Amino acid sequence: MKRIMTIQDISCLGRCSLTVALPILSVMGHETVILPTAVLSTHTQFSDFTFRDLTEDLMPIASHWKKENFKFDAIYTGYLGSDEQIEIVKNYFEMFANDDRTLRIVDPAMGDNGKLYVGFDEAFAKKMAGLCGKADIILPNLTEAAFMLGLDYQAQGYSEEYIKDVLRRLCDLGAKKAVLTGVSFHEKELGVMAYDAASDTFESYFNEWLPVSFHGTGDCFASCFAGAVLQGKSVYESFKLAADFIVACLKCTLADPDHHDYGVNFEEVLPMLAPTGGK
Ligand code: PXL
Repeated sequence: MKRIMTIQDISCLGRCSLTVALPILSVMGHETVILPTAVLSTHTQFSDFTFRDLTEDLMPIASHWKKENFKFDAIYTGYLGSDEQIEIVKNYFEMFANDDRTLRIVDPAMGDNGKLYVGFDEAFAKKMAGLCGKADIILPNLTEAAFMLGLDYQAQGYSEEYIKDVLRRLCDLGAKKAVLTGVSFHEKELGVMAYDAASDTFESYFNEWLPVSFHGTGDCFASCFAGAVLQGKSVYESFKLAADFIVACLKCTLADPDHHDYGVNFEEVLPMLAPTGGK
């Protein structure tokens, strides 16, 4: 069994960050070690929320784990609340992922639809770019990529060459592979394009474009992707599975007459991710 450490907040209600990462990684068959960076009443897309910062606990936890000599097959990071937390994650990479065994996956979860989430600014995005530079695989959406690279956000109407240029620049930050989500070259399609700097190759996968948007889909995508890579799937197979998982989540959410818009009904789709196929 693989052991993955995931570093992100607990938004108690909101179907994002650790409340989706833990069940997704567990159902995919991995021992999942969580490092909660903060506890919020909800995610920050609500007009109000509580925020208990756990920054001061993070290094003591690292020291304990180091003393116990725990090893990890992957470290996957999501939403981080401050510059200081980004620096602490760099320490975690140094302490627990300074060999070839441990895969570093960074989802720079900090914005969507051309805007950064509440509490973040361009300086934070630049710090996140620094963390991405230390990763094996990064998973930005187009908004996060634009902020990290200092580019104007282009919602649509861009060419394949533009996206390839963005992907090359993302890997120029230092990441070995970049998987860019929310890419669309045709009105009816939405998908993923990825770049592997070592082989200088691009891969892409598209699904039907559903005219809806729910929070938390980026976290579901990243968790499923990380789980699939850890199962030994290729990067392409992993982002294909994650994209199909998100489409299935969106369809289930829309089919639920009582659905909420703060997150997706991923629970109904979890069995599709089990190594046994839910049997
Ligand atoms: O889904 C990303 C996310 C995670 N954690 C918190 C958030 C958000 C998005 O807004 O606010 C606390």
